[in-house]
Amino acid sequence: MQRTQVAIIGAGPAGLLLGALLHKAGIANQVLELHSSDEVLARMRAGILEPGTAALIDELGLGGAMRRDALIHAGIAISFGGQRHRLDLQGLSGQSVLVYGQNELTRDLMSARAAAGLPTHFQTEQLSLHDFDGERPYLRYQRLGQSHELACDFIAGCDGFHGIARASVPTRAYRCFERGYPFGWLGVLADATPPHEELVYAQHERGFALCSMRGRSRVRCYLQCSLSDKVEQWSDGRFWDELHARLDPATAAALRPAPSLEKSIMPLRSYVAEPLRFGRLFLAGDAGHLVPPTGAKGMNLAAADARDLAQAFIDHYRGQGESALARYSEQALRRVWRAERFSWGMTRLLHHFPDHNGFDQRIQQAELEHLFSSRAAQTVLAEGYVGQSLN
Ligand code: RFL
Ligand code: PHB
Repeated sequence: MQRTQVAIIGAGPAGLLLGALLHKAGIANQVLELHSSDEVLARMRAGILEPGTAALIDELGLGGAMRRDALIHAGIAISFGGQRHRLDLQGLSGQSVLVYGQNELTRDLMSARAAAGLPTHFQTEQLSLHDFDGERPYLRYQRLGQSHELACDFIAGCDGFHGIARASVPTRAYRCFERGYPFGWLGVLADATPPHEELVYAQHERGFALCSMRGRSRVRCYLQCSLSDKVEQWSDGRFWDELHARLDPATAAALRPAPSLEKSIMPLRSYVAEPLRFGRLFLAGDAGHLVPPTGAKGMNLAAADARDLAQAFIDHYRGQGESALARYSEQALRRVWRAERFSWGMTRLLHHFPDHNGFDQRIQQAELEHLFSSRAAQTVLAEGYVGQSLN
């Protein structure tokens, strides 16, 4: 049987960052990932890094490509009532965000891991977790037709919402807090010039829309869609027409349709599992919680979990015993709930809720108008968006 100190399940941002932080502190770890590295890197995911997340990457000495290629955004735009309004993140909070794809960040972390010769096992199948409620946990898995066992001190479940780590815990051992939303997001990636230099979040009676980007010549745009919609129902033409209809005229005029490179639909969900620790198993990132993407918080939460969990392991191995490990779940959950509240609030502010009546719609309108007539309200939103008030 092989042995390591921390066995990490999942090579997403949470798992790879945790691995990098532990390695820097001299703690041995192995990462086990269900998919191939190409499959992980091909997934379309997040695009916004909070400054705190970027600082963590810098601390690891891995910020080279990020600092070279990321776009610095000092503000975001919110479009409603036919006009684009600017939220001056830098002026209101003193901080900006970075536009840098999760794929790029994951690639940087994977290359650094490979260059340091750290073990990452891709395409691990039939992974199972054993004895994490005792002193000697271990993992069992298949890889390239061979069976393997990996003994460890701790298991970090960084395997996303549909992973095996949380699913291995008896349901009576934790509580879930959950909210579904009566709509999804349809996302399109295309080679086109972004219609505006900053992200445009649009509230419209036809539904929410978002124009984001990956660099200066590629757009990532989203439309609120029905949960029953299928990608095949959305031709490129229909997508761009609908996006035009939901944007303010200035943004719409600057948006040129282009063939889609990727198109996918995802449901929106808020979810928290409590606690995030079960004996020698710890959950981090989407494995323990989900937020709707409206606030751009998911990847940043995964990074903050990795930071806190790494610190708990470091304190433990430096002889500080149980207390550091015991703190992780409570500390992470406090932060997670702040991000849940923020993401839920942004979602409620900007989407069209099919079950809302005229009263609810007028309140939403009043809330948006209040936001752009109150610097205090803008400051609250800006501090949340850059992650300042959520840590
Ligand atoms: P991930 O990235 O899902 O990685 C988990 C990894 O675990 C692997 N895995 C397994 N490995 C071994 N054995 C098993 N049995 C396994 N089961 C699963 C998976 O293959 C995978 O590689 O979770 P992690 O690391 O917690 O990271 C979370 C983020 O990926 C997620 O929160 C964000 O992408 C959310 N999100 C956004 N977050 C932001 O901070 N800013 C954004 O702008 C933003 N936009 C988004 C988003 C998520 C989106 N989707 C598609 C859900 C936009 C979208 C469209
Ligand atoms: C993205 O670029 O994919 C993105 C940006 C901001 C969000 C969600 C997604 O709130």
